[in-house]
Amino acid sequence: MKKLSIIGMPMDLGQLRRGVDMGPSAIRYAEVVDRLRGLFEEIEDLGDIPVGRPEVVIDQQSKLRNLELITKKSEILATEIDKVVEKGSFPLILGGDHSIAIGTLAGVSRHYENLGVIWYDAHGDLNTAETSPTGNIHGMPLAVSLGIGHKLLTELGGYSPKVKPENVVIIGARALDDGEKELIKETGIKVYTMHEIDRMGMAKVMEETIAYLKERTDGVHLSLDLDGLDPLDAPGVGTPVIGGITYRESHLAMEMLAEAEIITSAEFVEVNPILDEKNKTARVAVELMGSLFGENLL
Ligand code: Z70
Ligand code: MN
Ligand code: MN
Ligand code: MN
Repeated sequence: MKKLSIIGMPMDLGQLRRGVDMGPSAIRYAEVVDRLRGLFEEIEDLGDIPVGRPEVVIDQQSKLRNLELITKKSEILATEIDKVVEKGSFPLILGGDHSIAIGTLAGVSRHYENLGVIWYDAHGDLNTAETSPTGNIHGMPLAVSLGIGHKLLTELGGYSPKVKPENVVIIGARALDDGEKELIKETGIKVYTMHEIDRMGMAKVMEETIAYLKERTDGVHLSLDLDGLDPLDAPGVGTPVIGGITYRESHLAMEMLAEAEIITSAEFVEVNPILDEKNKTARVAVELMGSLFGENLL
């Protein structure tokens, strides 16, 4: 693609830790535009969607914490992304916690009949208010996008679902809640847990993923949660889970996606510079973007 549009979504309302709202700044500090400059004819940085988060709005009790605010802000994000796709530019969204994917997919998926999604994450993000152990909406965006969850979220953008379960591939899962496992069984979502990655190797996992999505989708969104990586390589995340995907496996995965030319939109989420080591996680995110957009292709 010729044109890239970067949008920051500094939203931290989907979970309890502050700091992930600074993800877009951290990623820009890691020189994302410089890194990607040679890979596109044109790059525009549209800046951040204004989110704001006064201390008082934190809703500690609800089973759907900050539901109304997340809905409102996600609508704005969806509208902006819709415009980007409309003009033929590649949308790259910088999070923000993973709840931003609700808005991202609402903006992107109306442009495809069969949008594929690669969910690169330690978690399934397949909870509902009923199954969630935390009430944190960042643990729900994939379920929401499948049309499962609170109507305010599932109907965002005026249509539901955004994605069909057979068009979803989860990669890197190692912290699935019971309700999420059940939903996976019910819906038949394709999942490569760390077990499969260890057993088959990342190359085979990506070969299968690419072949699977190529034959059934007309566009693929990459939703990359930095906690999919091992905390040794990406320590600046709110919910680190040991035993994750390595730095090298992740680059391989991104390079194979670049080669396959299937990705039509992407978001990099859960970068929390407060929890990071000298902005390492943001730098890793930017490096992975380089690989995703083909900097290592000859
Ligand atoms: C847990 C929950 C989660 C991201 C953590 C954790 C969810 N399953 N999602 N980090 N991105 O609260 O639902
Ligand atoms: Mn449109
Ligand atoms: Mn996630
Ligand atoms: Mn996660």
